Amino acid sequence: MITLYGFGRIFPEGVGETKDLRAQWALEETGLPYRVHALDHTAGELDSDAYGRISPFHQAPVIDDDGFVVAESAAVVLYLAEKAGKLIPGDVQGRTCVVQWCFAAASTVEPTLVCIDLIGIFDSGKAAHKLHAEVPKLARRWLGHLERRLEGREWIACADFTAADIMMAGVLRSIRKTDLMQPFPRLKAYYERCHARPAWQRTLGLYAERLGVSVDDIR
Ligand SMILES: N[C@@H](CCC(=O)N[C@@H](CS)C(=O)NCC(=O)O)C(=O)O
Repeated sequence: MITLYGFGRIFPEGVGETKDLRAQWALEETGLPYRVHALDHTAGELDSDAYGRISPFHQAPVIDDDGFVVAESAAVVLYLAEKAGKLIPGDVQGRTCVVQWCFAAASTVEPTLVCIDLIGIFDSGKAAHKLHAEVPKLARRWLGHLERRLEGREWIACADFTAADIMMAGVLRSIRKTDLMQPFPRLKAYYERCHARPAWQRTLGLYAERLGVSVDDIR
């Protein structure tokens, strides 16, 4: 039986806005049987060590399918679709098309929409100065949890290097010239491990050649 970790009690401004809605929507569409574990956010349930063991960033939604745990709403929705054999075509091209648009939602459209939320919360009236502090604080929160994830592991998702490492290292590259990774030695080492791969070195060289720049200028 699938357990959906969604919100039971939450601060009033969050009501109706939370991403457990996406997971539950997919459960309802697929007809898979499930129960809900209603989290008490107001009592700090998401911050507990126990919850941190199933939720890499101490967030909801998470599902637990008889011991197989999935976090991140896009991954949850895709898993449920794959499991039910609904909401996703059976052929590899059709499935990739669905994956593409899940990523488009989660990594292209959503971050900017979240920024609009942050501006609304922190960039008004007396709190205007807070925006500049809050955004890096949020970044440090994610990086800290990545640091935790990397304890005792070489790669982010599996024992071997996978597509997830290309994505994660690719995303981290955008902060390589800042000091944001400095407090996180495992993350820094991971970042360097990813970029030490011969395929990355080749990629960088080919890219530099294509763009007519020196590799050292873009490293
Ligand atoms: N990228 C995650 C984001 C999940 C997320 O933002 N969850 C929020 C509720 S919508 C949460 O758990 N907030 C509580 C917190 O961050 O402490 C996903 O898509 O699942």
